Amino acid sequence: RVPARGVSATKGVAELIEKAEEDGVKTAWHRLLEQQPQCAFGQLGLCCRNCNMGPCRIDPFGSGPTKGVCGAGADTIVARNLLRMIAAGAAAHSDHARDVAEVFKGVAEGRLQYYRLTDVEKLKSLAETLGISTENKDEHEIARELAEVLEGEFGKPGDEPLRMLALAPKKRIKVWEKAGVIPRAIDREICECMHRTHIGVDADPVSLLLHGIRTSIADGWSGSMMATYLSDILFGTPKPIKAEANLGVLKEDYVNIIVHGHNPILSTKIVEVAMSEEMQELAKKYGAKGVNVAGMCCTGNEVLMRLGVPIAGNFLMQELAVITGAVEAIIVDYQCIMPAIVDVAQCYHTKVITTEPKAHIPGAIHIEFNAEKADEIAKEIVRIAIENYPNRPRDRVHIPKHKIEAIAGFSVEAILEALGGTLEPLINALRDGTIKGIVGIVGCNNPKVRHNHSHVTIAKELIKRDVLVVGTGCWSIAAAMDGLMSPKAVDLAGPGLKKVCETLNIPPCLHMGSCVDCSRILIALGALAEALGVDIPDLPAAGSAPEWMSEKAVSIGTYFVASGVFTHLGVVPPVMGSQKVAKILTEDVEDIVGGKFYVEPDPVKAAETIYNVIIEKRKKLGWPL
Ligand code: WCC
Ligand code: FE2
Repeated sequence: RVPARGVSATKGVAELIEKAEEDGVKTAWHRLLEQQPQCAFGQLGLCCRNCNMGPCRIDPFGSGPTKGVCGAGADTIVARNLLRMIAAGAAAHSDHARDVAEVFKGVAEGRLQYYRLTDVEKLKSLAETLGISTENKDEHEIARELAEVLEGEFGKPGDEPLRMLALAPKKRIKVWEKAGVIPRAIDREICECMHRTHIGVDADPVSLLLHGIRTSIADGWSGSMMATYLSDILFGTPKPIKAEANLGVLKEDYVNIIVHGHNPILSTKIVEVAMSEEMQELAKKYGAKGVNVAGMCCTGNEVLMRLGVPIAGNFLMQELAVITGAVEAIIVDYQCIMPAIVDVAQCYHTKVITTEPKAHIPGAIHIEFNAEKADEIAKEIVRIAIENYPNRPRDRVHIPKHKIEAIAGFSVEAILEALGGTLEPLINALRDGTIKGIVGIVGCNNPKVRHNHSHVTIAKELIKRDVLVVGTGCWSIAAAMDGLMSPKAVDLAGPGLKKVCETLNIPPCLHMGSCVDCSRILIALGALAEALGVDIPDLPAAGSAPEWMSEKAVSIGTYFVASGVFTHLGVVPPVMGSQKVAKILTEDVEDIVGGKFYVEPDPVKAAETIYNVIIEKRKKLGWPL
């Protein structure tokens, strides 16, 4: 049994873990228990399976082997393993970007009737930044030219830098040039990670890690950035919007559909179709009052930010949503979808519907999504959910009562608008110390640590010290469920931050979007640095991934560091098997790119250290403390 009351800081979670046990269902927490003790070599990053002379492992205590069969030692193995994590994370973000870019191209060419160019202003501004003239051209013509340039980002030949780096501050580019880490093409850098880590190629931890930095820059400043920009152009740039968060958004007498995964191309359509007259009426025929769509993880963030769709929970709550017994269908695209939801769903009536050619789960219904027939396919999927409503096991339904209001939708554009169109008021508040600094908190859940506890603790510790907190991904869902994104949360903020939030009518924790939208944080930091005439590492700013677990989070953390940000990790990464690698990541890398990692599992201590770093940066700028 899992000690349900202790595993989460979020209301409603414990009661559903208890329900799971009564229903004989296992969750990630149960499976984590079954995995104990977890492999210590793996935890330290000391095992290598990159060739079939192995698997090899290095004895961390030095009494066993210090080299693998090929002669790779701890430093090489740990660095290689980390590089592969970065490669996988960058691949996930960037392949998501590629999918959005394909739809964008289809729209530009007039091939896709169900999607359109929504934010034309953003389209034009991106085109111009990338050197595409927009004069006397209609929006589709601009979009076609832009699509061509963006397509090139993935695999353009030659050694020219990525075109999207035009969005990065000039000072950063100089730093990256000096370090030799300017990325050339996204796929190429990811491919080179795999090449370098193949048996008998790169054995130098420094050179391996520098390539990790290069790959992560390709993710943050091009792949993820592209996913954000193109999603905004297609679906609209988010503006502040009210919604509700937590499992209580599921409705007893409605058909409940959960959209889970990452890509807005599908989830936006599901929401549109489900809300149509036709589907609401159909639901009534099946005895429900209507259809209710709720989000999970980042595709949930995408429809929350743009459409105000309620969000049911973050990563560790996907199984719990099914365990309520009240979900007719969970519709998934890719990333962060536990195959376990199929096992859990078998104990209830929930249909798991996979939609992506690259993400099948045995036991799920697979309905392949296709942008050309988006509306038809979305209808087919929503219909399956509605028809499943009569099968709901009414005697085993339990929806926790908890839900809370949150304001989401703080794109950089929305923040600027709240500031009255210029960064000036924010810069003044930072400069005079009304706000001490800005911290971006991002990343996953991890059952190794108390669910959402570090997420909300760090945020609270920082806002009470007058630090503005922004963030994305599962952090933002945790913060929303804890009430930190409601206007009332200003009462938890220090006096300076409170004043600023009240004047601007914003909460002290700002939801900036999904995980690919960490790119919005980069844009915000870049703009602040340029406005002040400094570089990002000079800013009183920091990053944190308190409960991270995914390879995507490793890539994000690395591009934060590469962008000059002091970056906290609340779960220890698998690098401790090499003192050298650990030292490079937490010390030496700062001299190269201006940012570094800092590892601290205790959220209160972490917040203190982050605050102290901010104060140090303020001192260097000569700003009042
Ligand atoms: Ni992004 Fe982490 Fe959530 Fe998945 S959705 S669990 S990578 S933060
Ligand atoms: Fe995500």
